[in-house]
Amino acid sequence: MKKYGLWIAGREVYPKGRKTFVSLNPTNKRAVASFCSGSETDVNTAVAVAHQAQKKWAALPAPQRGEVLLEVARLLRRRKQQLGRLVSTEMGKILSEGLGDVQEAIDIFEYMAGEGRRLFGHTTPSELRSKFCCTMRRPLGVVGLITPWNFPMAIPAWKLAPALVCGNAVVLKPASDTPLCAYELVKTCEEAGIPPGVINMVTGSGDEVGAHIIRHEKLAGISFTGSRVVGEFVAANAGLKRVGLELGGKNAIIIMDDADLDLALEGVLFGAFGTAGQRCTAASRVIVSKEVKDEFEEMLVKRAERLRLGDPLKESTDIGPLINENAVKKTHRYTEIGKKEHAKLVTGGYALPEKGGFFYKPTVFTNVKPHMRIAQEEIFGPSVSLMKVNDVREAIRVCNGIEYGLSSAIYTNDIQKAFTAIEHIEAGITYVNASTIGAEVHLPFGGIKKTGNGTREAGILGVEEFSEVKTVYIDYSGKLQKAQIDVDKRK
Ligand code: UN1
Repeated sequence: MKKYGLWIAGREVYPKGRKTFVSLNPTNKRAVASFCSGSETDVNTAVAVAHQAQKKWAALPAPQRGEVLLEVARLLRRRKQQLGRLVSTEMGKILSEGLGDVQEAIDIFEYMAGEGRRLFGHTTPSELRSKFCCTMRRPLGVVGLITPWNFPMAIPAWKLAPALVCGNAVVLKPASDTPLCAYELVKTCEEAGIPPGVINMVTGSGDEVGAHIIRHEKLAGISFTGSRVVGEFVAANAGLKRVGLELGGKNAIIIMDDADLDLALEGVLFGAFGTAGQRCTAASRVIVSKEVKDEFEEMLVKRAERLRLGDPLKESTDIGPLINENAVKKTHRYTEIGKKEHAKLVTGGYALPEKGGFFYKPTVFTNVKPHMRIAQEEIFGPSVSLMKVNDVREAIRVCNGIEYGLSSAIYTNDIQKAFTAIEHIEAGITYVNASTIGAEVHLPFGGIKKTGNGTREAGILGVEEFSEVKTVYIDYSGKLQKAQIDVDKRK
């Protein structure tokens, strides 16, 4: 098994005395690679190195930084097959999704490369004569990126690409379940021409490495995607840094009586069981009109039972394993909770240890009431709750009756219902006649309520998280002009 160190100043380092940890292939529990458990000292070293490198990187004109990003995209594209297989091996999502993960990384680097020639500010008239006003973007400095395992290439890329094009340097702490994916991404960035020291990667535990990054005095920003509990820790401990939080979801698909049920079925299967339900955008609730509830339930159960669990690298597999033992336990805990709450378990509800990996049978609960814990809390596994409603108003009320607000969807052919949903659903993203997953990188991604702190990633807003706005006034009148005070002289 290959042993990997930390990545600091463009080199792999193995500080003395550090423990190691192993990332597992969740399909067969075999070790994929061994990594170094970094310490607070290592974070300090990485931050200091990043500060050195950041100045030179920021001095490079933004279009040139963009060119390097474009080269990252090219290299990733060339390696897509190999990297996609790595994602499936280390994370467990099926190969088509592993390749999609890499594609999302390619897309964001390509998109943010173009930002190098935009990074727009505003110009606006002055209230005084012979005075010019505009805004421009400046880098934050050195930022800490803390990323999850469910999109082990795409999410680090979502953060790296805008951070880099804005002229920041970074200290990245990837999830300990998928460090090799992050390592390969960082290596690819450097091969493409990101200078040594601009990206530093410190692997290790959240308690030690993560917490130190979050509290570090010399970091100007933290971008975190992960659980709500850790997100709250970031909010409480990051101090005055710029903080971007992308936390959980409890996303619903609404199905109205006029919907194309076959289409809705495909959307629910993909939303609830794609990536084995391990997306923050996963559809974990299905809110169905009473007229079609029984019919839809039958359709869903039939198909859910036929989904093939197995090796994510095999073309015939529909669903891979969960990420680890804890994920299986958590999903199963919610199955028990659902039963205790008297929701009706119609299929699934058990782990499959005999398959050798962390597999969990696709699970459907029906007759779920909106207040039940299985309909309120994020499970992050292949478990979906069906609820019956009378009309679109009630559907939206149920959809909104949760603490999260990330993604949402409605299946209907009635334009009034569609627009009512768009207007009233409390979520950062609403899909019409499509599932809750499938965000594209040139649109802003993020949620409201307890999904985060309002940050949007990707798209034109993606650079907000990683840049400061400077306001500039240029007075070419040759005399002292006083805003507000000289107001009467203007006439
Ligand atoms: C996440 O689950 O953390 O729309 C991100 C989607 C993906 C991104 C999901 N493009 O599901």
